[in-house]
Amino acid sequence: MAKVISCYIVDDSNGLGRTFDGIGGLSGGSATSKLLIGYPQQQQDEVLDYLFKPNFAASLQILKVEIGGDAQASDATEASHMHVEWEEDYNRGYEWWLMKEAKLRNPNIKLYGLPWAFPGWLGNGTQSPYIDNQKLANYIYKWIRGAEVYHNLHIDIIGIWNERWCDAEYVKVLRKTLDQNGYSNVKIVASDLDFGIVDFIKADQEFAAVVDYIGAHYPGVVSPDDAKQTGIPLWSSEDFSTFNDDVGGGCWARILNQNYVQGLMTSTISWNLIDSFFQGLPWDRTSLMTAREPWSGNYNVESPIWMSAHTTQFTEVGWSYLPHGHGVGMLKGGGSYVALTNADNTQLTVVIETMSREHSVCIRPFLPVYVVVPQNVTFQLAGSFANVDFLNVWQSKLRFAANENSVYFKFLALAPVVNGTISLWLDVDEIYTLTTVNTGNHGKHPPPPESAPFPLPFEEDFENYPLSAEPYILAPQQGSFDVVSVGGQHGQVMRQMVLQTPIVWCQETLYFNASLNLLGRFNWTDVKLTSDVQVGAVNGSNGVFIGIRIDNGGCSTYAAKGIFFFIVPNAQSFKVTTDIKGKNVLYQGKSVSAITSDWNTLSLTVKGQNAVGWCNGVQLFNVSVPASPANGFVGVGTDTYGYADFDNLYIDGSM
Ligand code: 147
Repeated sequence: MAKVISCYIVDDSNGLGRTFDGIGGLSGGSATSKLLIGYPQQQQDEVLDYLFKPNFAASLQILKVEIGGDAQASDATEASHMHVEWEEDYNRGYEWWLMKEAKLRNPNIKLYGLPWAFPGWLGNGTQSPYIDNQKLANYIYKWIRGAEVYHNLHIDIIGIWNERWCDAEYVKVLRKTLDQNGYSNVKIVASDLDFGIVDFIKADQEFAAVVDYIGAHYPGVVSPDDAKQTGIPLWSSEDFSTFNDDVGGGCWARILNQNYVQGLMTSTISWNLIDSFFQGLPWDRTSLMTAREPWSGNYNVESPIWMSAHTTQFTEVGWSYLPHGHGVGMLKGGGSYVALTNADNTQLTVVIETMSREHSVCIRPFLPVYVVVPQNVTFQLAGSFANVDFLNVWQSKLRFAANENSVYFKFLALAPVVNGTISLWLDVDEIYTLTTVNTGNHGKHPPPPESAPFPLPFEEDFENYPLSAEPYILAPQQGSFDVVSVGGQHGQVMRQMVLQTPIVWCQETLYFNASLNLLGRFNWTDVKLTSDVQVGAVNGSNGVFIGIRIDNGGCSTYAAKGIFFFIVPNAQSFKVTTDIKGKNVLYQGKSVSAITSDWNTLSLTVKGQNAVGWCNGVQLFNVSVPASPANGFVGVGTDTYGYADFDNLYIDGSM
């Protein structure tokens, strides 16, 4: 293969390119960082350092979070701050906590909130949140104010409705509502779907005036000309979603550069920030790193963390890219480079990537064929950078042969710039940063504890949670579950809070107006599960269930199979079914005196092809069950929306 030798000018004499808005990660859309809050303190702090601490690892510049809508949107539901219209609560879920931890490490990190779904009352019986634009604007404004009042968090950026219809009239009402309430500095992103929004921006000046950033998802590094011509900054406001091995790292490195080189996008945000959800749920490890064992403290820092560092450790939000052809462009031998500088043009950072197509494919969209070859590159520094003497050189090298190890974010040298030029030999699948910034650091914590399976027996009585918390170790697939106090011998319990169908993000979930909260290991086969259960006296669910070998979560929770033991306390009836919808009945009973209208203790043992169930110590059934599904999570839930309480969960695997 012929060697390619090329020279590239880095020069600010003709002005600058667009303002750099930062690299970020997304918690939510949905529940992707669910298990992190339950980690042991030491490992939790370490993981948060890898994500957010400046000059340590990923050093993220933006944290985007879901504004919980009580509905499923990928990996579990996230709690709304207003389950019902007549209440507000800012202690639910874990996004407040995560934002505070991020700010603690980096006070300059930008916070961005976006809803995927909404509690049903906002739709007034419909699936549209735009029935009453003022009501919706108030709901979002309350979330922003709640962040400030209860958590001392300033929200910088707000979105509309993830990947769904963006109503221009609503966006105008939102802007006005925020302005009137002292939040004129909160910026608006539209539409968190694609560049189709540009047509609406072009057609409506008032709308154009209230859109601060045009956010497209998975743009495949390109944006249309008319988007660029609006002059409104363009963002890839959700991107990546690729398995976090080294190909995932290659994807992330390539799009971080090329989203600007080709698409003029000045921010890229990873879906998602961290895989902190049970293995077996959808979207396994499509995350910057992995931490899903709160019981062991084990976690994995993956290659996308170090790919981020190449940009984030040597730039700040508010820096500028250099113009195309003067520090930004594609390399002749394949790959790309971007140069950025600070406000007074005294610092220079150049990020270069040579990711091959094979080793940088992202989940979507289709990546056109291209070729990268080893190449020699020379950068000629001019303008404000003509007198730069030395550049710090940082390298990552992704290797894919079985006997080779990748190199992640390694300091190579303080290299001299001779006569304003610096030359590098670039191999394929490498990333380099050349920078005047001296603070780069490959941060390192001691190795985490070994990976271990979910420990049994498991007991949870919810007494040690703060009120309103969502229990850390359960992942609600439908419905939303808060810790509440009922007093008496039950003290604190876990209550299902959703009373009506939410405005959903996963359309499929409309087939299943009921709740499920799961936990454990997807490969569990023979298990005993016990829970105290009670339906609410007012606005209660019809019935409750406990289940074993639950084989589905995420948007397809409605299709879950397993062994489910339902009771309807007020009818003193029960059934055991092989589906979460309760249609495929193996056995049932009516007018069972063991079932009370108050608290009941349900137990279900599934072993081999046999299931036995008890209520308050009385055996109600002993039936054969199908061989499939042979394994799955355990869970509790309700057969309709409505209040129901759960207490004293107990799981035993020694049967
Ligand atoms: C995105 C969602 O916004 C995320 O919550 C998460 O589900 C993510 C998983 O990759 O996907 O939604 C998309 C779903 C489909 C496409 C794009 C985004 N698509 O087919 O282009």
